[in-house]
Amino acid sequence: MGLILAKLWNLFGNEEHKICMVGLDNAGKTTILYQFLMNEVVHTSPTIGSNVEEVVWNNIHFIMWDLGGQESLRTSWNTYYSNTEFIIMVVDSTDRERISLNKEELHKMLESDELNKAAVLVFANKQDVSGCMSATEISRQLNLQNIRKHKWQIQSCCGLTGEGLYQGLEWIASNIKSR
Ligand code: G3D
Repeated sequence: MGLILAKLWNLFGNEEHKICMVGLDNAGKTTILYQFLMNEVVHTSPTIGSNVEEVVWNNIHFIMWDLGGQESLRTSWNTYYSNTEFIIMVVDSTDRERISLNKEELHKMLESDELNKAAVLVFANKQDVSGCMSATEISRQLNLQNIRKHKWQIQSCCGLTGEGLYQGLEWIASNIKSR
């Protein structure tokens, strides 16, 4: 009975999937979260601690945690990991100085046992800024090819206009189905 109810529940699209959105401060996490929520650009201030919001897209409910990216907050990211199905890492494609810090943070978090089953979507954000790093360059800088235990994808995007964001969610949705 429980199983049938669970299947019906899923049929009606009430499954919830936990996503943790991480990235350094100023990467554009909050902007992206609110694009998903409202399809409009909001004026943001640095995330203090975390924001959590429910995003419903194509009948899939995503519980999105936007984790603050300042140095003092990054040490607490691991307290949010349990039951996370997807990590979205937002990278500021204009920030060449801190790209290696992104790489360190990403590979460090993927060592966590709690994220064993999590797939990773990297948003190469701020692609509207001329001279920014391309998704290919960011992929190389983050050493994504070396990630073997997790499915991963990189998606170019612009948080201000929303371009590319839904392609990212489509990749996530296709991975929910193929699990
Ligand atoms: P965070 O939550 O990761 O700390 P925010 O980042 O969402 O607060 O964004 C930091 C700044 O980057 C904001 O600018 C925001 O408008 C800007 N931003 C976010 N996405 C994009 C993008 O795709 N392109 C450009 N050009 N800017 C973006 P302010 O000026 O408010 O600090």
